[in-house]
Amino acid sequence: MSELVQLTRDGGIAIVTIDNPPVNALSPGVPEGISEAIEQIAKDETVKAAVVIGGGRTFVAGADIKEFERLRSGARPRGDGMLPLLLQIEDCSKPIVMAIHGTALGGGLELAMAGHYRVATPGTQLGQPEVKLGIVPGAGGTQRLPRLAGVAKAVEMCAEGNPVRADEAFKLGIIDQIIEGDLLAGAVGFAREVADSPTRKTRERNAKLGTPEQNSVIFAAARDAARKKQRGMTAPLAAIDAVEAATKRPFEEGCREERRLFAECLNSDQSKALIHVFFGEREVAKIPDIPKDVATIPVTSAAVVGAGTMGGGIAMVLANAGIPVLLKEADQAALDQGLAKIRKNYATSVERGRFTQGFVDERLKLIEPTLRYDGFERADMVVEAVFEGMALKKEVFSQLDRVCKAGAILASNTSTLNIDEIASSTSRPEFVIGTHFFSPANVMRLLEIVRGKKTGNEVIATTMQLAKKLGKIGVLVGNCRGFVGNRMFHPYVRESVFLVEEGATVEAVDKTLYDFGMAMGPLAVGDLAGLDVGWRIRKEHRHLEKPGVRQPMAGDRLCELGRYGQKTGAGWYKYDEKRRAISDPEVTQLVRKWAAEAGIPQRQISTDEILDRCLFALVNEGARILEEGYALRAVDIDIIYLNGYGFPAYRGGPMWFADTVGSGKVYDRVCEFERQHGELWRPAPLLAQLAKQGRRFADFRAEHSVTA
Ligand code: 3H9
Repeated sequence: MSELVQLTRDGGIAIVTIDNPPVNALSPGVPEGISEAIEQIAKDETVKAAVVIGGGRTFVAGADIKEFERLRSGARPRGDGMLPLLLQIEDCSKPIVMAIHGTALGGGLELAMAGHYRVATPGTQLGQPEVKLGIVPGAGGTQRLPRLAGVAKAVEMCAEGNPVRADEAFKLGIIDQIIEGDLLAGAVGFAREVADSPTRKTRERNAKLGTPEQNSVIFAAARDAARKKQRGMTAPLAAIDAVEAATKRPFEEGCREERRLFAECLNSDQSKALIHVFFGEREVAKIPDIPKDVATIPVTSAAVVGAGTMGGGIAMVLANAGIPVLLKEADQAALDQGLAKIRKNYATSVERGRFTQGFVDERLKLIEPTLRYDGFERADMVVEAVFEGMALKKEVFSQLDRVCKAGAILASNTSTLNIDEIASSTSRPEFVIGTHFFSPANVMRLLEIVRGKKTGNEVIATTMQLAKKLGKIGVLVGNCRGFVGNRMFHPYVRESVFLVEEGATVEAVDKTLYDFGMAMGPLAVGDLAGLDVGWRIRKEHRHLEKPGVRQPMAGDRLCELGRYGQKTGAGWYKYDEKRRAISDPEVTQLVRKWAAEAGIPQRQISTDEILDRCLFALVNEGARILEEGYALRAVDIDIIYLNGYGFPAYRGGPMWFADTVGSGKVYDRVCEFERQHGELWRPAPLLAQLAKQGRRFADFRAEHSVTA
């Protein structure tokens, strides 16, 4: 038998243990091992029933995702694949009890559903998350799940990909018993009880498959929801088709249809991109020059300076993770305002069912408002979130240097400022780091972690680890202007404004990028964030602009008219009292007038040009960042854009998207734009190099790290 699967005995009960750490994925050898064990169990007359269990921290977390690349290249699954194994289990004449803990996901749940019974520990999660990888279940999940859980729940689980917990799974009929205490002992006991019962095959349990009338309503609603909530994604619709097949066709035919849809999805660009994202989210946690076992600093208490929108949100994030936090403001009115905002945000979370009132009350108790630095000496980590100005930040850091204990991490939530200069105001730059949260901090998943020249390895490792604890995805970046995300966003927005100045409408630019999959168009984002923010920065840095190089002007002109965006009721759009955007013909007229004054010729602009100008501006800057070493890998940039800037996950991020288009094509287009628009479009040397060599960003590693 394969080393990955062990067969042991407890009296008349056989125990099959799947042992493929870390998550017992169904890698080559595992299905074969289970099959062999079932064969022996079937033959052995002394065995009355069997238990299948996962060794280590979990049951089976699904197919081995690394294997998908091989399948895409046309290779047959090693062994016979999963479907015959699941039939073999279901057809076994002795009851097979699946004993589940941790997670039973994807192929793991499919395996479990082929058993005759399922028992699970209370914290177990069960789900068909395949759509999150751009595929559909491929081993009968869409056919067996509706037979156990009913059509409505099965379609929701397969199309949305979210797991259910054991208690819900029990109510739904996916599992038969919850085992408190030792799982194996409980499962063996359960197996003894059912040993003499006739086996029941999930594939033959048709009672929950509903009527055509009921089902048509369910499928129509599911398709509607998928088009809205998973806009642009193909797998959720395919998953719904597959579950629908379960309700209309015999089991075997349903499985064939599922298999067809699985293969179609697996070969799509979307699944390639989403699998890149799956591994990317894990890869960004790996920092090549920091050993895995570097000591970290325990963070059991924290402090935040500044109770504005960002500071308040950061305090909530820390409290949500159970970390007590001091929240300091300069005056009582600002502190009260900050706390009121925190309470309001929590109340909204309770209203939306995200948190219970009890949870919120506990979290609020962890946030201690203060006007002084008293108590800061206890904090293991302080996050500064005051107004974005160097002088003020330096003043705060020199104060923190005086009051904080040795070994405390001093983090700045700056989004643009030089972290080394901030660190220079302390006597301990090795403990200073940038933590760039995204607004609203309690919602957005991204945390850009900025490594200063002197930031210590343990400080970086602790902050990366803390990001995970806070439910964030931490990405380490170097200390350059705007860091990675905002540095790239700048040329992206610049091009969107140029396009409007050259004759495109505001709506056309935004719609093109929205249809591409962005959460919002760039101009609508400007209105949301406030056009005045960039305007003020540009005014401050005007002296740095190179004479003769075109600068976007229409956004600034709107600001001069008091149109700052949503907060003033008008920006690129007008806004009603519910902040809904309304097209404003006045903006078009104004921009046409300003363009005429500036001598910018007007023309028809295609959606292709809008897309290429905006997206390749992003990519070209990303390439520079990569070659300069401010991001460790292209995937780090991708993860930043997916989690902080609304880039569609099914396109894999800007650099992955560029690889999908091809570096040669991107380079040619950038050169064309350079000929038309001048030096702002000078191709990044790395882009030129990859294009010449026919290589991908995904394979590039910077020679020097982000500390460069
Ligand atoms: C499927 O099943 C299709 C079917 O319908 C059958 C078709 C025939 N494969 O996340 P972690 C690695 S599709 C390969 O840090 P956690 C992961 O990369 C699959 N590798 O741990 C990481 O490696 P490294 C459906 C996998 O405790 C390490 O394991 N299933 C797989 O935070 C630890 O992972 C899913 O989509 C895999 N399936 O979370 C579930 N899973 O250390 C995907 C993990 O080198 N997995 N790895 O970076 C998860 O959601 C989480 O890993 C899980 C544990 C919740 C299980």
